Amino acid sequence: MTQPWWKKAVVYQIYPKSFKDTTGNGVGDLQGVIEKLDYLKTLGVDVIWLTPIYESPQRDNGYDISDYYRINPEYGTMETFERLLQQAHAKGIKVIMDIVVNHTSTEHPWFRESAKSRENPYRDFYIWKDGVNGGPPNNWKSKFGGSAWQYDERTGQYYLHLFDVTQADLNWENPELRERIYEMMRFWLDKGVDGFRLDVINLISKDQRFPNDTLETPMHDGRRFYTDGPRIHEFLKEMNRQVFARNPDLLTVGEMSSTTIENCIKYTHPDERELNMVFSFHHLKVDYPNGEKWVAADFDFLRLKRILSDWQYGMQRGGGWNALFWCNHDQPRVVSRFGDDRKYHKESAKMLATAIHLLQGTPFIYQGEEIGMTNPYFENIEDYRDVESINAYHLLRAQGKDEKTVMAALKQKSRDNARTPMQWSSEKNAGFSSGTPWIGLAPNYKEINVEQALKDPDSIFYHYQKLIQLRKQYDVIAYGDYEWILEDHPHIYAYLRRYRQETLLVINNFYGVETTFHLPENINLGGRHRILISNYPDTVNQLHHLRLRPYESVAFYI
Ligand code: TEU
Repeated sequence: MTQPWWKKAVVYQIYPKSFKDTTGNGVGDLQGVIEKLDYLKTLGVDVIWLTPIYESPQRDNGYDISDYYRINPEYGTMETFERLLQQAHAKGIKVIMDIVVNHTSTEHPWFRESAKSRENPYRDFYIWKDGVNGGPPNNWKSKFGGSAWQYDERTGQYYLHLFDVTQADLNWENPELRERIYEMMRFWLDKGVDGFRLDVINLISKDQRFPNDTLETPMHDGRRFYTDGPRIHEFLKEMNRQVFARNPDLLTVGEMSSTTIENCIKYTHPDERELNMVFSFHHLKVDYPNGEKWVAADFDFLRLKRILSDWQYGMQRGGGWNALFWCNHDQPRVVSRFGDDRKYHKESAKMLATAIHLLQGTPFIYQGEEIGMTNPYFENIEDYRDVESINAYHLLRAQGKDEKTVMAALKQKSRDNARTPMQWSSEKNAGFSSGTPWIGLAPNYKEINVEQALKDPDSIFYHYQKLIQLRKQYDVIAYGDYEWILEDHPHIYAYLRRYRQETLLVINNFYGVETTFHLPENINLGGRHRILISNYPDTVNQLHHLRLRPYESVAFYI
């Protein structure tokens, strides 16, 4: 069986707004990405994913698109984009686009038309409904707070917005809308892009009864009526036929909100012809007590291991494929979250990298993760830019929570934790911009930056570089089966990977304390073994009993 190329690939996510500013306006741009291609080449990534670069009022930093065919002028022009694509390709780096088709900005011409009258030809491109008893059509909640419905006086109906009020949900029941979306995606393929990351793609099919959610759980916000909805697999198969089938080498990754393993197997099983791989988020909710995001809380390590393992086994058995990640532009920095960003910054950042990269799946690195960027710990609400965080702040304050408690939650959970400028050097604004950055920097950029990382042979950067190289060299990393060991160990996450004659034993201490590893009696690892990668210079090549130091991590090859 020939394996698809993307099983040996590593993807690097770029949030252009915060990557590199070349004009001095404080906002990153595409020319900045071009200038850093050599850096990415040194890291060794195969693919870059650009978060939305289209024309947009930027209420949600580009996830509110007003024109799918134009580049946001702050980022450059179509000509800049074409140059970026051509130069990336010349260096052997593929480029994938972020496709946001669950909703558009309310400034998109389709929506403007649609809002004009009930008879407008674009009316049915969106989801308009009559109110019920003087209120919204149902009790669904927006993921950014408040009702998911907005009343529009002009035509006396409500439109659905699962996210911000300026992000109106598209009506995927309408075949003409679907055709317009596929046409737009083919436009980007014709430009030469190498694939797509599909934003909240499992939310596009809504239960057409639009029922009230009467469940008595914290999740009774309506999500069960549109998550992995009734026609989702049909729509993805159609998209595959209409768009992806043109090029068998594309990389397609779906962002799956609140999904299930069963659905994700279907989304990614090659025979189903939907997508290549999926992001799921259950492992990143282990610090949400009772499902609640906006509270400062420790993470539940045993649950983290359990969820990662469930997804490893589930996808492996079902023939699906995971996208592996700790970080993206919606998540706090992993070294601040599951590591120790002060005392064991280097050790814990490297341990976390090893733990995720050696699982089965395709790893994604989010900009700055490879140098161990941390949360910025913003002190004031004025420091925040993210619409979700600002909404949450006002809602929580209105509910009577005190300022200190709310700010502690934002410090830990806000999406802005990941959106501070990329730390290139110890110079002004971390070398990100000569002007005033659109969002503040993490104060530690003088110590944590790319320039520093490239000079230090022991840096987090070179650890990531090595993990990427190992994936190319060892089939077991890309293709091996997964087997979980030491399920109940309170500090260690350990697993085996097996492929033909090769075995990998990966041991990670998730805590800043010493702890002991014992290989379970029933596991027989005969043969010669050596250390593939570790995060201490003198880890012992001994895989039956091992005393692990704080955050120590090692992978043995047998
Ligand atoms: O995110 C979808 C999503 O549900 C989240 O991860 C969301 O940010 C989180 O639940 C909030 O707590 C995608 C994009 O990645 C995100 O940046 C956009 O804001 C969102 O879709 C809407 O397009």
